[in-house]
Parts: sequence; structure tokens; C-alpha cells
Amino acid sequence: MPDTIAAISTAIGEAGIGIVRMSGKGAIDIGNKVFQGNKYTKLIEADNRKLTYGHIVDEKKQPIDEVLIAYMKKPYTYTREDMVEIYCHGGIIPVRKILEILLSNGARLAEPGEFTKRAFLNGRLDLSQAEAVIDIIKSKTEKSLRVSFDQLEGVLSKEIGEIRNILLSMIAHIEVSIDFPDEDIEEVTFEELGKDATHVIHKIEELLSTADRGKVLREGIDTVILGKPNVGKSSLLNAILREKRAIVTDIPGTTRDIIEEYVNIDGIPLKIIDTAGIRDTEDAVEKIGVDMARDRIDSADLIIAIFDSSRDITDEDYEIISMIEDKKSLILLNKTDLPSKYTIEFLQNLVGDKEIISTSISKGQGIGLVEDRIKDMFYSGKIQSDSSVVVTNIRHKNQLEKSLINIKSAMKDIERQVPLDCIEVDLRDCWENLGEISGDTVGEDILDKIFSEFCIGK
Ligand SMILES: Nc1nc2c(ncn2[C@@H]2O[C@H](COP(=O)(O)OP(=O)(O)OP(=O)(O)O)[C@@H](O)[C@H]2O)c(=O)[nH]1
Ligand SMILES: [Mg+2]
Repeated sequence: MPDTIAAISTAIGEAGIGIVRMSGKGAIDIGNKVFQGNKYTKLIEADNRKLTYGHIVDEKKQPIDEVLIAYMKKPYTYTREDMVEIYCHGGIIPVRKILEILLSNGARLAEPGEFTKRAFLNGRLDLSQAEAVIDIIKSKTEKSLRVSFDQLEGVLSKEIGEIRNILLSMIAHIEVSIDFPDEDIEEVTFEELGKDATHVIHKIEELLSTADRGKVLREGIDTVILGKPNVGKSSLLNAILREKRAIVTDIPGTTRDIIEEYVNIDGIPLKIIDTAGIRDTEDAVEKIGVDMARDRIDSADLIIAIFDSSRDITDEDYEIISMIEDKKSLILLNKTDLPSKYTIEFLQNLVGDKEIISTSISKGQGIGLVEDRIKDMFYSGKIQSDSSVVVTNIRHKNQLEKSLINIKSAMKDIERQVPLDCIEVDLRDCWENLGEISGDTVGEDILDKIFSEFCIGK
């Protein structure tokens, strides 16, 4: 990667400042060409890593914008390459124009995540730390920021490194025993191998036990509000968001589109989705909305199904009960302020052991309870604020699961006392699968996929 990359690193829009940055061999040369300072004519005359005042000029030496600029010489930079950062006015046009000038002077537009990819390839970060960078940028609550930051600081890398070291020492002992059987070296015993393998299994299982919690923190709980028309779905969305986000009327079929919002419930990000009321309808637009609601059920982590106690149970209600049969769900019996047509016990009989909460959403009753139950369902009340390792990334979880299979298979062979080289195969697989988390043993295709999820300029 000899070329010099450039990108706008701040969000596009109107703002006080915008940052354009470059990384690579030619970064400082290009900086020299486009910069015109009051004190220095060339960027390189200024001090390394210090901000310098001046202007970015075009090919006719016409000033484009007033800027502060800094160059940073490798290796003490984010990418471990020479870097230049330009702080200009944060409007759409100034940042674009400056980027354009950098490109016309020989830089290439950076791909999404390419700065961080270079940081990884040049050994500044391991892969799990690089992934933490995007998680920090995308974090939705302070708690998710916390676990991502810990990951960037290397808590997961350290844990994975420790497990891989145990595996490596097991492999080394086996190799010595195989390669130098006649020499006076103490042979590895099955008992020792068994002890180490048990330790590895325990450590991997411990990491995996955090993965559900981690996924919730990273991605939020995908929650779909479901019910027939007019039961109070949009009212619930508004109540949880504490704002009038969705239209609420007494006309059945008010909501036709999918409405998605994020809300923070005590540090847990909840992605909450209001849907069109489920019913058979001739209205073409409403029909699309109803189909979209059905589609969301599969991918949801949680369904909040609402029933209206002031009206009789209908076929639509029965359909909803069958739709959520196998899903994690919370059931609300709403409008309990009105005279009821059926009891909570009647509904309980229909939904089996799913939990029902009585609510009167328009009167604000039961909302706190709903939020508490969601928290309990996904977090069992134990949110750690210390720096205990949490696996947040599905890729990491998959690798841990693969390595657990490897080490368990090795354990079986150790117990059966099979030849050492057979055991070694599984240990090596385990070591490599864990190595994909830190990026020690990872293919180009996986790297491309990971960094394509980044934003440009990071
Ligand atoms: N009495 C009473 N009315 C409620 C309650 N909750 C909601 N409503 C009313 O019920 C009507 C329908 O509420 P919405 O929130 O629009 O219902 P919805 O399920 O989103 O309806 P669609 O979008 O048509 O599917 C509105 O007039 C609300 O004010 C409640 O607990 N008690
Ligand atoms: Mg609605």
C-alpha cells in the first residue's frame, strides 16, 4: 500500500470545523504543495505534530479556505504512516474542495475504514481493537461505549492472547515429545494436557457467556410492537420515547409505515419498531404496511404484543398469538381504564406461560413496568460497569464457538489417550480460530468485509 489516501473525517454538514486527512508516503509532499502559511511557505518548515496557521491554495495559488494544519511523521501516528490533518471550516463545500485539491495533487480517495485498516496492517492495533473503533463510533449508550472502549484498550486481545499462549505451550510440549522421544526431555503427560485443556475450555466458555449481553449492548434489542389496529401500539412507542413521534388517532389503520427509533433504557439500547395494525385489508397502502410488519417478526429479538381489553378478542388477535408463539415476547393487555370485555386470566390461557402486563398506555400506567421487564429479560440486572471483558461482536462469538469445538475435541482425545499428533491437530485449529479474532491468522476477504462496515475517513 504505497499510495497516499485522503478523506473527509468529519460528518458532512454545516459545522464550525471540518477535518480532512491524508495518510501515506506522499502526504507531507502533497501538504507542502497545497499549503501556504503566513510564517512558513511550506508545511514541512513547521514543527512536527504542531498546528500551523495558513491557507489551502488551489493550482493557481488562490486561497480556498483559512485553515489550521498539522503534519505527523511516522511512526507515531494512527496509521503508522506520515499523516497530514487539515482543520478547515466545516461546511459541505470547503471540505469537499480541499479534498478535491488533495486528490488532484496525487492522493487517492480512501476507502471506508482504510485509515484504521492501515493502522491494523502496520501493527498499531490488532483486529479486535480495530473493530472496536467502529463500535465506539456507532455506540448507542454510555454502556456500549464503555465495552467498546475497553475492547479498544485491548482487554479482549489480552484475554485471547492468554488462551492462545496456553495452547501454544501445549503444542510446544507435544512437539518436543514427538520430535525428541529419546532425549532426556520430560515427556508431556495426558494429565497435564487435560488440565490445560480444561482451563482453556473454561476460559472460552466464560467469554461466550457474555456474548448475548454483548450483542444487546452493541446492536440494541430489536423490538417490534405488534397488535391489531387501534390497540395502542403507536401510543406505546410515543410513551417509551417520551415524545409524539407517531401519529395516534382513534381511527383503526392509522399507522401504515414502519417507524424505527432508538431509545436508551438504563444503558441498554432498544431499537423500537412501531408497525401497522395486523388485519386483512383492501387498502393497498395499508396492506404493504401489514406485510412489512409481518416481515419484521422473524428478525426481532423481542415482540411486544398488545391486546385491547375494551374490545372482544378477534381472529386478528388469535393470529397474533400464533405469530408470536415461538418468539421471545411480552404481552400487554391495554386500555384497562375502560370497561373490559375479558379478563387477564382469559388472555393468559390463550398465550400459555408468556408474561402479561396490564397497562393503560394513554394514562401512562404500566410503562415503567414494561421497561423494567425488558431490562430483566435481556440483562438479568447485572450490568457490569467495571472492565470485565464482554464479547460484543458476532464474528468474535463465531470464532469462539469454533475454537470451543476444537478444544473439546482435543479434550476427548486426551481422555482417550490417543497419539499426541492427533491431539495437536485440534489444538492448532483452536489456536488459529482464536487468532482470527485478533487478526493474527486472518484472510484478506475477512479484512475487506470488516473494514467495509466503517465510515469513510476513519
Ligand atoms: N382509553 C384508552 N385509550 C387508549 C389507550 N391507549 C391508547 N388509546 C387510544 O387508542 C387509540 C388508538 O391508539 P394508537 O396508539 O393510535 O393505536 P395503534 O395500535 O397504533 O393503531 P393503528 O396504528 O391504527 O394500528 C387512540 O385514540 C389512543 O388515544 C388506553 O390505555 N386507554
Ligand atoms: Mg399506530
